[in-house]
Amino acid sequence: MRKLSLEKANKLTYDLMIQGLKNGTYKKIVVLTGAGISVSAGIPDFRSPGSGIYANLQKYNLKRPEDLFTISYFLEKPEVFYEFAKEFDLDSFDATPTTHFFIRLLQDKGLLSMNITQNIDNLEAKASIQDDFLCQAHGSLRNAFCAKCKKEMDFLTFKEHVKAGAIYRCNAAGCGGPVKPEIVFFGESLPKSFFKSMKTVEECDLMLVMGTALAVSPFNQLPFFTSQGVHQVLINRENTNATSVHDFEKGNYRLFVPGNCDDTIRKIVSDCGWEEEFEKVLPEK
Ligand code: CNA
Repeated sequence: MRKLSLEKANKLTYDLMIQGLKNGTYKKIVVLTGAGISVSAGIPDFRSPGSGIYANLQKYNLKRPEDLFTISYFLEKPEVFYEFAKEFDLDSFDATPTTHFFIRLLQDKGLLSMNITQNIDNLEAKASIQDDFLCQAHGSLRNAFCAKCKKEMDFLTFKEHVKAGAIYRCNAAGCGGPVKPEIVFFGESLPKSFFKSMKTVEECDLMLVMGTALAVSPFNQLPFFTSQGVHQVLINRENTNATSVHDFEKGNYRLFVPGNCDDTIRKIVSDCGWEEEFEKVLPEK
């Protein structure tokens, strides 16, 4: 009985997290993000039933939705990804005025150690999150490479080809491989910056996980690399235990805050009394 009540007393609660944010207990915050934080910007995620990208790929006749982003499939049938990319211009979206700018606020307050994101939409840059505080673990839509020989190719030419519905092919002698953006497909390695960012995970004093099913490895291993007992908070529509080994309702140092991340972040900002500072970092209306 005694052990139980002690465990209860030590359990991370929402109020404890707010206290830690307000009184400066947390000084090295690592924020892990996924497609869910960009949903309110208008970009669908992968796995949300009905609205996610995986639920809307019928016309491509794929065996598995993941094929669209799998390197072996791309090398064989690049036209499928090109067709998808033509309908999906990520340049036109803005950072969300709540969740992306909250990460920016943490940066400006000197509390952000690193935002490690699975997103490839570059909305972090649109919220002025600096490169020093950002690790795009699954790459980004900034550069283009040959999927076969890895030669760097011109990104704008890649985009023009996508727009015209034509495959851009590598111009290295004897290659001719299809060119793809520098986003990590299933079957490809993660960038070196991901492995470098592990140090910030090991040293962090709070891990905020937002808008991700934590279903993709090795990204979903990151919560295992914090120091013992470091507070971890999942802000997501669903707990991630259904799709991964993480259950944020279990364990003394883990907390699951269900719901849309923008709503939760708005509440956190208000409960911390940070509204005025937050207003200052938001883009002008
Ligand atoms: P996912 O597997 O689609 O999971 C998204 C998670 O977010 C789910 O658990 C949802 O319940 C949750 N969610 C959705 N909307 C919200 C919301 N408004 N508030 C809170 N939670 C929400 O996506 P992951 O990021 O976990 O998977 C990793 C993939 C997705 C990476 O390889 C990405 O490159 C890829 N992806 C990125 C983008 C993007 O860059 N915006 C878009 C779609 C997919």
